[in-house]
Amino acid sequence: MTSTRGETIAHRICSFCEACCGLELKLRDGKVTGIRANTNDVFSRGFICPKGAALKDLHEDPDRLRMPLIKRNGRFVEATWQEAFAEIEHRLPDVMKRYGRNSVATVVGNPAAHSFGLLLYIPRLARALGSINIFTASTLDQMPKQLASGLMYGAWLSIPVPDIERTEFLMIIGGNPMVSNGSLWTVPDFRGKAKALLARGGKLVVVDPRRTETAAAATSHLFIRPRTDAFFLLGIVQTLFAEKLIRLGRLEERVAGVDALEAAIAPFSADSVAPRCGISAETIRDLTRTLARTERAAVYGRMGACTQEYGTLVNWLIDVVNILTGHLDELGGSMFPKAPAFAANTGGQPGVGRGVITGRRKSRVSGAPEVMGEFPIGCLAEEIEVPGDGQVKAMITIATNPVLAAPNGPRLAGALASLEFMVSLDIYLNETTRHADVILPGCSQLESSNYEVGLSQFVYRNVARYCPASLPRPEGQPSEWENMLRLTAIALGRGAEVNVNQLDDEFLADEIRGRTGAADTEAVLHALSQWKGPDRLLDLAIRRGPYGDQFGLNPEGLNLEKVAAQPDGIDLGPLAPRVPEMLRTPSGKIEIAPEMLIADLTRAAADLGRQAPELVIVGRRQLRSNNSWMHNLPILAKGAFRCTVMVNPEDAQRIGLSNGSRARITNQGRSIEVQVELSDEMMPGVVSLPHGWGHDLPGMKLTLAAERPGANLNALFDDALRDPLSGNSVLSGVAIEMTPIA
Ligand SMILES: Nc1nc2c(c(=O)[nH]1)N[C@H]1C(S)=C(S)[C@@H](COP(=O)(O)OP(=O)(O)OC[C@H]3O[C@@H](n4cnc5c(=O)[nH]c(N)nc54)[C@H](O)[C@@H]3O)O[C@H]1N2
Ligand SMILES: Nc1nc2c(c(=O)[nH]1)N[C@H]1C(S)=C(S)[C@@H](COP(=O)(O)OP(=O)(O)OC[C@H]3O[C@@H](n4cnc5c(=O)[nH]c(N)nc54)[C@H](O)[C@@H]3O)O[C@H]1N2
Ligand code: SF4
Ligand SMILES: [Mo]
Repeated sequence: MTSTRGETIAHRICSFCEACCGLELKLRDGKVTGIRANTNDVFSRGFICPKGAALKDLHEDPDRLRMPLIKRNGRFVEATWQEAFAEIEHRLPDVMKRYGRNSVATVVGNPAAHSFGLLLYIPRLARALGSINIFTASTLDQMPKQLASGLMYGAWLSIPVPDIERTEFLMIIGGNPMVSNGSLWTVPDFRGKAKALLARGGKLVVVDPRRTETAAAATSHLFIRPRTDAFFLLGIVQTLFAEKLIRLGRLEERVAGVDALEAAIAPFSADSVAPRCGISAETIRDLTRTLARTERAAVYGRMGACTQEYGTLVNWLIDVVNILTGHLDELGGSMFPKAPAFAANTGGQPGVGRGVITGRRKSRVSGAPEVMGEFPIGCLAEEIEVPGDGQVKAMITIATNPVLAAPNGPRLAGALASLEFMVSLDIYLNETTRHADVILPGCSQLESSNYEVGLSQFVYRNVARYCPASLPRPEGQPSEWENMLRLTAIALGRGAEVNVNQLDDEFLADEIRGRTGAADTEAVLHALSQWKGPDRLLDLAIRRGPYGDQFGLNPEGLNLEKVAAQPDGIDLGPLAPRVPEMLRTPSGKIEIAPEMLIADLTRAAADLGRQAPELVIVGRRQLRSNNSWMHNLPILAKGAFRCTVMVNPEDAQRIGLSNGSRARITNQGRSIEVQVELSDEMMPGVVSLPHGWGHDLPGMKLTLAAERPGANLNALFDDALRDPLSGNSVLSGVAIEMTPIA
C-alpha cells in the first residue's frame, strides 16, 4: 500500500473469476473510491473486465450479510457471533450423535476455490466431521478434466494449458474465453492474446453450437451438435492413426499404451462419426492434418466439453490429440505450468507417484463412485430424501448456491427444506441459504488476503502473486478461516469457545511433524511465526515449493515475505517443458490408454448411431455476471435484460416465436418460462439460456436481483443424468420442447 494525502492505493488480485487480474484500489477513510487495472501487474498487464470494478459494489451492497442470522420460528433474526456458534454447537453434534457421522453433508461451491481461507481449511473440517457425504461444484464443472488428467499424469490438477503466446494454431472446444476470461486456464486478456495470435499469422478455430464472442473473433467456427464432442475427437484420433500422422517426438519413450489406444478407437472413422456431430468427414480430416502438420498447436476444451455424459472421454481425447500430434509439453503447444505453491506435481519424488484412484466408496442411494473424495452433486437430493441408515439429515454449505447451480434445483430446494439442521457460510440470504438454520457471513473480499491456490496451477505464464487484506475487518467480524476452524472444533467436540489460533497451531504442528519429523517442527513453526492462518500455510508451501527458500537451504529462493513485497507480482517466466519430472503415475509414464477410459469407449460405440433430438438447450455465460450471485450489484445489473433464450430464426419460425415474445420450455415435466431473443448465432436445433437466474423465490434478501429475476435453466434438468466416470452432471444438449406463450 502507498499513501498520499489521505488516499491510499492498494493492490489486489481479483478473485471473481479465474483470470486473477491485478487491480489497483483507491481507498479513503476506509472506503473504496476507485478501482482500476494495475497496469504494472506482471501477469495481467493492465487488463480488467467490468466485474473487477464491481468489487466496490459488492463491498457496499446493503444486502450483503454483515451479522450472522439464526432462524427462529421460521424467520431469520440477526444474532451475535457467539449466539450463532452456540446454536450450531447445540444442534449439529446432536444430529451426528443420533444418526451417525454420514448424516452430515458438506457442500462446497465455486467462490471457495477462490478463497484460500476457505479452501485450505476444508480438509480439516471434513476430517473432523468424518462423513463420506461431500459434494462440490466440481461435479457441475471440471471433474471430467481432473479425472482424465489424474489417470494420464497421476495428479488431479496436472492439467496442461495452451501456450497461447507462442502457438500458431489453437482449437477451442466448448469454451468461450472471450467472455469467461478463461477457465482451467488462467489467462487474463484472452482477447488481446488471441488478437496477437492472429496478427502473427496464427489460427484460432472454435467448435461450439453457438457462434460465441470467441467464435466471432476466430479464423473459423464449426457448429457442433451438442454432446457429440467425444465422437468428433475420436474421428480425429482415428484419422491420425489411419493416415499415419502420429508424431510423439520427445515423448516417444514417455507414453504408455499407444497400441491399446489404436485398437480401441478403430471403429470411429471420420465417416462414421460425421453424421452424429454434424461436422463433415472432410472437415474432420482437414483439421486433423492441419493439427498434425502445424509445428506449434494446441487443443483446449472447457465447460461444453465437460457437462456431457462422455465428459471424461472428451477431456481425455483432447489431450490424446495433443500428445499424438507432438504438441503436449512443447513450446506453443499444451504445457504444464509450475506453480510456486500447493501443486501435487511439484511435491514428493519427481517423475513417479501413486497416481489416482476412484470408487473407494459408493454413494448410498445410486451407488455412484467417489471421485477425488466426493460424490456427484446430482446425488445430493436423493441422499436427503431417501430414508435409511446414512441418510443426510444436516448440511454445511460453504459458498455455494446449488438451488440455482445444480440440476433439478426445485427438487433440491424441497430436500433442503426437509433437513433437521443446516449451516451456511455465505455472504447472501439467497435461494439456497434461505433453507439454513444459521448463516455465518464471510467478510468482504476486500477484508481478506488473497492467493490463488488452484488457479496458479493453470497459468499461461508462471507467476508468484499475493495480496494482503485491503481494508480491516469490522469490529467483531471473524475471517472465514476462523469460522471454519470454529466449526471444526464443534465437530471435534472441542466446543465453540475454542481458541482458534491455538487450534490452528495444533493442526499445523501435526502436519509439519508428519512430514518433517519432530526434531525440526519447532524450528519450522518459528520460521513461519510472522504469519497467521492461511497466510502461514502459504508461506510454508512457498518455502517448500519449487522456487522456495527451503527454510534457508536456498537463500535466493522465495518465501511469502518476498512475494508480498512485490505487489505487481514476481514473473517466473514462460511455461517450460516438464515431462517427465511432473508425472506422478506409478509407471512414470503418460498413460495414454487408461483402462477405465478404454472400457468407456464401448459405451460410446454402442451409442454412435443415436438420433439427434429436434431441439436441445445449452448454457451461456455473460460478461456482467458470474454464475448465480452477481445479479444484485448495480454496476453489473444495469442495462438490457440478459436472461433471454437465444433461438435460431428458423427454429423460431417453426415454433411460432418472435423476438421479445415469451415461451415455455419443458423437459420431462419440468418447465420454465422465458423471454425469447432471435439470433443467428445459434446452430439450428439448439437454443441457449444462461444459468444462475431465477431470483423470484420467497424469503431472500436480494433486492435488486429480484426486480428482474429471470428463469432457472437448471430447473429443467434431470439430476440423475451424468457422466458415470466423473459423476459430472449433464447440463448441456438436453432435449426440450418449446411452445409460445400468448
Ligand atoms: N446449467 C448450468 N449450470 C451450471 C453451470 C453451467 O454452465 N450451466 N456452471 C456450473 C459451474 S462451472 C459452477 S462453478 C457452478 C457454481 O456453483 P455454486 O458455487 O454452487 O454457485 P455460485 O452461483 O457460484 O454460488 C456461490 C455462492 O457463494 C456465495 N459467496 C460469494 N462470495 C463468497 C465468499 O467470499 N464467502 C462465502 N462464504 N460465500 C461467498 C454466493 O453468495 C453464492 O451463494 O455452477 C454450475 N452450474
Ligand atoms: N463472465 C463470466 N465469467 C465466468 C463465469 C461467469 O459466469 N461469467 N463463470 C466462471 C466459471 S465458474 C467457469 S467454470 C468458467 C467457464 O468458462 P467457459 O467454459 O469458457 O465458459 P462457457 O460460457 O460456459 O463456455 C461453454 C461453451 O460451450 C458451448 N457448448 C455447450 N454445449 C456444448 C457441446 O456439447 N459441445 C461443445 N463443443 N460446446 C458446447 C457453449 O455454447 C459455450 O459457448 O467461466 C468463469 N468465468
Ligand atoms: S476478468 Fe475476472 S479476474 Fe479479471 S477483473 Fe474480470 S472478474 Fe476479475
Ligand atoms: Mo465453474
